[in-house]
Amino acid sequence: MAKISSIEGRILYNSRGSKTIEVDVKSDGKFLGRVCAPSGASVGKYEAVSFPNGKPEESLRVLSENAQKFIGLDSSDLKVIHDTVRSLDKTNNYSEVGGALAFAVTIAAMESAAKAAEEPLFKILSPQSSYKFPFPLGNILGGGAHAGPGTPDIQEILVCSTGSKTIESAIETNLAVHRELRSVLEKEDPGFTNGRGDEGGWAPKLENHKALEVSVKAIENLGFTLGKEVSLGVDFASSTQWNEQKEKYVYNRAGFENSTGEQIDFAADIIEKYKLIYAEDAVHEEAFEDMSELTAKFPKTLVTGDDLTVTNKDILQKAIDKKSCNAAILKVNQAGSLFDAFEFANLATQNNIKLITSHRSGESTDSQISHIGIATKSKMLKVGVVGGERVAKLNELLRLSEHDLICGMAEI
Ligand code: 2PG
Ligand code: MG
Repeated sequence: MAKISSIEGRILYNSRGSKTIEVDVKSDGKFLGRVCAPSGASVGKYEAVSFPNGKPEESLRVLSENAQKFIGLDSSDLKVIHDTVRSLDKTNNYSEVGGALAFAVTIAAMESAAKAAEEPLFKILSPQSSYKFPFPLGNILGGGAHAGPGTPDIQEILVCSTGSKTIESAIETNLAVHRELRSVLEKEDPGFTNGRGDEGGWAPKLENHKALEVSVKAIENLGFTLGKEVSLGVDFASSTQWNEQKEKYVYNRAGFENSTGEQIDFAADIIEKYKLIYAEDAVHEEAFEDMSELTAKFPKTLVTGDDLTVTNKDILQKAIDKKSCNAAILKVNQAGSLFDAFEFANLATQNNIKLITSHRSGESTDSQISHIGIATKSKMLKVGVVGGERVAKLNELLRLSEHDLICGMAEI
């Protein structure tokens, strides 16, 4: 059993240039687990607070004042590490220590334990006799909270190479579609600057449907049939459009408003027309009943909760009871600790809710989430297509393809 011998943190920057924290957990004086916390731009109302009063320095202060409490703990005992973080913060949203601290400490401890055991992280997280690769799901065109004026209101158009038999082919195909889309956009708009949003998806001045049409064109130009070898997904991130006072979805950029009924039709039309394999947050984060309508209507699409379920097991239970989704995003930092996220993952799996392990728009170059996606039997891994902080996760999958225990792709 490896014991934690030191724990310390520092302030670093994420891919958006915002301050974040990194935590080093060392076991037996030499096995280093190092994790830098990500952060979101389209943040769910009920997700863990990243930092107390928005200040990473506060999280660091709490860590250094309490470091002694972690010394001597078994670094592979996730529950004990989680309980120790919890002893510092009894709030339900980690507002006193920060979800980023809970995230970094718990994952870094497990990474340190994996190194001590000379095993890959995914195996330490969940010992199984064999594993599958989740399908990479990547942002090819972005708007909403991830890109500026003129871009689509919907946040993300995603690609997934569902026909690929290997992880190498799945990654390569996503990259090819992203590349081809650039050519399509340059033809469409000679003034296109090749600008990209926070997650590496192109950020052209196009309205929602046009953005989807050019994405289809890129797929077809490469000789693929939409919905067959290669499919599209959309993160509507609809809470961004939802205006509580008006009780309407306000599409500022395209210039229209949707009532709740119209929003369901708007989303359903997009799911049908573009044969979406994946539809995330098609209605706002508290519209559980409206999500149920879409889930019932589209059993073959992953009708997914992100802001809806915020990696919170109590909220997921509500979504299960109301049949609001058939898939859910797993973002560890929405939950706080890795232990919390695994509780969520277990509940999802027991209830046949498919998991999609996901990055945040403000990321680090770490790649532990690739292991978390494999360990939780996620069907997809939503980590982008290009950009150093996105490719880091994909490259880790490629390294892991050398591992005998991982055989083939997940069944969606
Ligand atoms: C989302 C994410 C990641 P953010 O909404 O799904 O794509 O964005 O991290 O900004 O919440
Ligand atoms: Mg989302």
